[in-house]
Amino acid sequence: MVILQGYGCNNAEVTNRITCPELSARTMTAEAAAALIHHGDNVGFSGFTGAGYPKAIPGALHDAMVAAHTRGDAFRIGLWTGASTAPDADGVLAKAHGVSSRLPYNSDPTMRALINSGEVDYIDAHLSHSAQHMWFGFYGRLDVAVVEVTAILPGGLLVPSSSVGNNKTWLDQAQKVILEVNHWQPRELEGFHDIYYGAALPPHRRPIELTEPMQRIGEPYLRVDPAKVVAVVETDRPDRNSPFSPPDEVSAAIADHVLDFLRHEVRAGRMPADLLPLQSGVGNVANAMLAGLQGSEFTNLTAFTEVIQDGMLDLLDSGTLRTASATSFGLSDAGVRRFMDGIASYKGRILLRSEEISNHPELVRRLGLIAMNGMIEADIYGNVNSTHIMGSAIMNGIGGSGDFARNAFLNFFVTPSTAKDGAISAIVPMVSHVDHTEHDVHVIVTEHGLADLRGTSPQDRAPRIIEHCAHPRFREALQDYFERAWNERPTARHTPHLLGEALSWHQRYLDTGSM
Ligand code: 0RQ
Repeated sequence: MVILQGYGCNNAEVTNRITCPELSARTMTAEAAAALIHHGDNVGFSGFTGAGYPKAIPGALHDAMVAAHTRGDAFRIGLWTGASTAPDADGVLAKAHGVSSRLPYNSDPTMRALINSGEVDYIDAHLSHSAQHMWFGFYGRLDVAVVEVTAILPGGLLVPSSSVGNNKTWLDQAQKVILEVNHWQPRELEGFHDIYYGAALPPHRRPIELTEPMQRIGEPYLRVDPAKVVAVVETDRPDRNSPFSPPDEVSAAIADHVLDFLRHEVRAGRMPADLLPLQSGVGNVANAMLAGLQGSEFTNLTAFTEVIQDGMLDLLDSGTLRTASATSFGLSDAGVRRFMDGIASYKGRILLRSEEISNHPELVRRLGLIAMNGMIEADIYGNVNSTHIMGSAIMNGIGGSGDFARNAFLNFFVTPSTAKDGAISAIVPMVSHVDHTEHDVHVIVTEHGLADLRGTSPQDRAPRIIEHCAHPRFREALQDYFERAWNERPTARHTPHLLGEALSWHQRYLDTGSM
């Protein structure tokens, strides 16, 4: 039985969304609430993949920052989130030049430009690490948490919204808390969450007793000490809800290769017929892989993942997927409408958890996940770069890809074989940045095929990756590199490289616009 331990609020109903009189009395405008945030504060926003981020405070903060800068005053904050937010959160704060540091993940283009220009310090962290690194004290003090919720209940209990992310940690650790109650979020979200309060610091950690993807190990509510809540703001604004493109030929081909491989694994007796719990990254290729499962012979599947995209709703609707545990939604407008229309049918089949649990290495390893994530490039020995363009510029961040890939039973890294209209090969002699080392990477997939790297040496991997994954236009040059590297130093053939040439493909692209 779950015992809910709230703090002291009375039980009188105040509005249908805020039934705690003490907190109802702290309702104010976004401008008044934003005035409680000051230059130099570290601010923990809710939000993960465009879902559940604060919708009103960022705009009000933007205006306050612009006004301060116009007066000649400094106004910049450290911005912490669950993962990516949206143009009306990251985007507006970046436009106001109001962010000095950012963690643990960003995909907003305006913020990305400031990170890459050197204006914003970016701490690109494994998402499962972000809460514990905060607890360990690596990030400094959290001054303010700004957390979107669906409702405030008596006892300082909060019905979370469309993502959980790092909210539990931000609410626990912040000196003061601002709550945004979003009337756009369906009130029926109550019961979709499982918030685990058993995490502890070493040496007091205990095993996390989760052995099935949908097992409840926590409570349906976040908790907050009402004494810390300095403002409550009501909003009625939608999540980011980005559209998905229908799978193109390239992503459909990638999805086909992944599916064929899963069939092969089932036939080989390495995988049960209903597979193992699935984790799928974000984006169109990931969505295409889910679309590939739709209509396949696989049924009764489960997901233990970060984000529930439209493709997962399709799978839940068709029964291909039995249940999905995640930390966030990442739906299109149409996906949101579908979810809202059928919300009762998803209850008990979808569970949202804190990202420290959805991405927890202990759980990923125990459940034996199949992890499918995008990448920017891989090298001929299987090292994977998921984050950097030409070695220096960040794209998004490592996100949960490392949490899942390193600990999964089976991982796939997928990409089109070329980028920028064929000017760039996604398979290179040496990656320009490493996020997933050769030791962590199992299967590399492009539209041309798939290289199974499990149980192989570097010399074995290179021909497989070149032959099966590289675009035919780049194969000969890659093979030539590998052979010359092999011949160059007969006493250094474990991972043969020509050091002066290893990154020359990237340099050539920078110099000429083509690899
Ligand atoms: O840039 O938009 O300027 O054209 O990278 O590439 O092909 O649209 O692919 O949207 O699937 O993203 C790895 C970035 C792939 C993503 C990555 C350029 C390309 C384009 C995007 P443009 P695509 P996707 C769960 C797991 C890390 C986090 C993660 C990612 C842009 O999957 O961020 O996995 N992963 N999290 O042109 C130069 C190359 C390139 C390249 C692509 N080789 N060289 N540019 N691009 N390949 C989710 C979370 O953790 C929240």
